[in-house]
Amino acid sequence: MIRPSLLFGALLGVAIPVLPAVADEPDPSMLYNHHCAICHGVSRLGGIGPALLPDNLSRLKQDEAFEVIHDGRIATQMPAYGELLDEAEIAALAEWIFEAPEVEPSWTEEDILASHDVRHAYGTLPDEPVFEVEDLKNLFIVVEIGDHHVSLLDGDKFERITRFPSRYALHGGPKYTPDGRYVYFGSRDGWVTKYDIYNLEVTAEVRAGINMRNIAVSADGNYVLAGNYLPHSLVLLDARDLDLIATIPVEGLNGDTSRVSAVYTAPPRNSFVAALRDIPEVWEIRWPEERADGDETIVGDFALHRMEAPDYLDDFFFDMEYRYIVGAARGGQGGQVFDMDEEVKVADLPLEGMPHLGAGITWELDGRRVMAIPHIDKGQVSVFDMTDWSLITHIETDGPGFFMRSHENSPYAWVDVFFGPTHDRIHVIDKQSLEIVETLTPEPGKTAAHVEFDRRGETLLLSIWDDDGYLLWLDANTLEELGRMPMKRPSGKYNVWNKTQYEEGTSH
Ligand code: DHE
Repeated sequence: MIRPSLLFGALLGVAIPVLPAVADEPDPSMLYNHHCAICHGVSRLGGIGPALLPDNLSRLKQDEAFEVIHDGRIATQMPAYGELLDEAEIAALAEWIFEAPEVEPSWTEEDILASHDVRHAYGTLPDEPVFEVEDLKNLFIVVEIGDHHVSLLDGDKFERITRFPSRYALHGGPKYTPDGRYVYFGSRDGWVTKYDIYNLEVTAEVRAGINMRNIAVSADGNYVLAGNYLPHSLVLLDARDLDLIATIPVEGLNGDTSRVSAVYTAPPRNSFVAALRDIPEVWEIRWPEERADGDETIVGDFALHRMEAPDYLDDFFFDMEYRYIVGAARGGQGGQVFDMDEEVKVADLPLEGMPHLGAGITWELDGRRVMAIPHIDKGQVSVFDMTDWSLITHIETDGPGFFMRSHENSPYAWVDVFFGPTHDRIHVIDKQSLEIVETLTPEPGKTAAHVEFDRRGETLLLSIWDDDGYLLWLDANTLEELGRMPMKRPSGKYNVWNKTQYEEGTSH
């Protein structure tokens, strides 16, 4: 049975036609146009609500989609359709949104420009913070993916300064300007949001793509680069108000186009580096070293340099000097080290699982620099000597892990057990003996994951990754719990100092 939708029509003041009362089989595309398109877009590209395309929904299971349509989403504008549609109609919709659309959606420069919204032009808000804290460089941004919000915390008192709604499904680390005043967020739906921490305001937004991976901010704070899966493009923005500078189609030397796995900033090289999923190349884009201040003119041409790689390189770890990239070999067996100065592969790494290189960290051990990498399909942390890329050891863990963290001032490295029956555990590794010295289970049955230290490495934050979750803070040396704050599936946490200083124990 199909019934008319009254809810959104009334809500948004839009006239919605009354549909014929009877249909044998639910027609999901008709249901979609009638009930969903007004918020999720006529072509499923998103609007007030997120895009409903298979790739954009990779974080959602079909039965969860049924629940969301039936019950709505708390703290969002998604209403419950359980009263309005019957179960067969909801099931048909929940299945249909996971099917590829007949016409591949497109996102052009005109679409990017049309989406651009500047709420407070650069330079128009006061320069003094509207709140008082001891240390502006010791603030934390915490992303809560349970209800798509972000919290700003005082990293000395562990108090929440504010909590504000984010775009749907933020992914990748938010990126700060070098002075720590502004932070940029990227959503899987392609939105780039600029937030003024001092004024607690979103200042500008733009939608760079339909399915975006992440964003990077140049080390001089002047430019933002977004990497997309759909369309196959890089989008370069002026960091001041997110004005579009250029869209760069990603087409390889062999003529194939490629999804962008991720974009990174390489400060010593004055460049962005892009990891590409479908072509064996690494792209480097140098940003201009000078910009005429207060002027719209960009000096320089953002020269694109293509490096041919011996294999696909699509999950990166950089050395501290940003000369070497460690990438996973396709198929998840083994790794490789690529020298960006010489543009050659210099080593193969015996990585047996599926290494999560983006989560790797580094520290000094007996005068040598080492890197440690968790695996997402194997209970193991692999430790390599970065002077000759030899394997030092594989540390056995209780299960596959996702994130690793440490701090220059901490004797410990932390790795979670993200997958499997013991996902509520988190290991503490002694950085000198390379032994697990403690395994904590802060909340039995709930995933404990993703650690971030305060700027001094004395206290750390840990997520209890659950819709009824917590943020815990612990003494980084005694491992004693110091407090907890309820949060909705807190995921990543980002300390201003650690991020802007490219601290060795955190991801960049
Ligand atoms: Fe992430 C960072 C890739 C799934 C949460 N993730 C990153 C980065 C990459 C990446 C390349 C580094 C970019 C950056 O920080 O700017 N992630 C991938 C994948 O390929 C993968 C496995 C599959 C996918 O669907 O994209 C994946 N990631 C996830 C999740 O399922 C997680 C756990 C939950 C979520 O939000 O989707 C997740 N990824 C994160 C987080 C970071 C991240 C919290 C930032 C970590 C940091 O400390 O900097």
